[in-house]
Parts: sequence; structure tokens; C-alpha cells
Amino acid sequence: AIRRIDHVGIAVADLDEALAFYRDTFGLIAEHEEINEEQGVREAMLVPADGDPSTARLQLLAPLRPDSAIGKFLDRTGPGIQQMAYTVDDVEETSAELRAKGLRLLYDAPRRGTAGSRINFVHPKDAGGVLVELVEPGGLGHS
Ligand code: V0V
Repeated sequence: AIRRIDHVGIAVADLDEALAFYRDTFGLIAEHEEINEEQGVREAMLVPADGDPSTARLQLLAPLRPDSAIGKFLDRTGPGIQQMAYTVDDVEETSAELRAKGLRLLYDAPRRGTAGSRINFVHPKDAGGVLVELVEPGGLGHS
């Protein structure tokens, strides 16, 4: 089952520039940063400096290579919202439920996401033009 909005993912060309912009403009600070080679991203999870700790995160996604998902998105669309992610209890179970409803999941089996999470995606053409990510949290914090 879907529990809450986990994060909203924004594609950016330069992660350090974007981190400075979000910190100085909105007071959002990175609680976590990592490189995910398989996904071709350098990414950060942001929270309001003095905010509700259970708030959904803002994820900044910068491409490691031009032919990555984020590289292609930046080429086609430019910087902006790239994905909407939901927290789920069990990514395999929710993926199976959505497949049974006729939606295309991008992966046959979950892959590794931020901070040890397990993730899959619904194709944007099957979800009203929105790339939907399912996140089963890992052991390392919120997502
Ligand atoms: C593509 N389309 C999108 C879209 N990306 N629509 C809405 N939101 C997006 N993000 C549209 C595109 O404009 C086309 O529409 C159509 O889908 C088919 O595009 P395509 O040529 O197949 O596009 P590709 O080759 O760029 O692939 C799109 C997909 C790709 C979604 C398949 O981006 C992908 O595999 N994404 C999943 C992995 C990912 O996003 N990784 C980065 C985040 P028209 O022109 O046909 O109408 S990693 C992450 O989130 C982590 C680690 C985490 O959260 O833990």
C-alpha cells in the first residue's frame, strides 16, 4: 500500500549550484547525498532546516552522464520536476498490484535507490504523464 509522498524529484544540471540555491532561497538543507552509478545520478535529499521531520523530501537529481535518465530529461524538458515518489511498505507487492491494473513497471525486480531503499517506477505514459517512483525505505533514515 502507498503510505505517503516520499519525495518529489527535480532534475538539475549542477547539484552544487542547486544545493546553494535551495539553501539560500528556501532554507532547505541536504540531509543525505550520494552517487548512484546504476541510475546515473548524483543526488541529494533536502528537508526544511527547522521543519517537520516527517515531511516529504525534495530530491535534487543531477546527471552523471548525458545518456542517463536525468541527462535525457534535461535535454528534452530542461530542469524541473522529473518524478513523484510514494513510500510503500513492500515495493514488490505494490508493483504487482499496479501491473495487475495494466500499468507498466519499468523494472521486473526492484533496484537500489537512495540510502538502501528498494525502488521501481511506473511508466509516465501509464500515469497521466507523471513518472511515479515506488520507494520501500531502507534502514538508513527516511528513505
Ligand atoms: C520521459 N517522459 C516523461 C519523463 N521521462 N514524462 C514525464 N516525466 C518524465 N520523467 C516521456 C517522454 O517525454 C516521452 O513522451 C515518453 O515519456 C517516452 O520517453 P522515452 O523516449 O522512452 O524517454 P527516456 O528514454 O528518457 O525514458 C524515460 C524513462 C526513463 C521514464 C523510461 O527516464 C527511466 O527509465 N526512468 C526511471 C529511472 C530514473 O528516472 N532514474 C533517475 C532517478 P512523448 O514524447 O513520447 O510524448 S534515480 C532515483 O530517483 C533514485 C536513485 C531514488 O529516488 O532513490
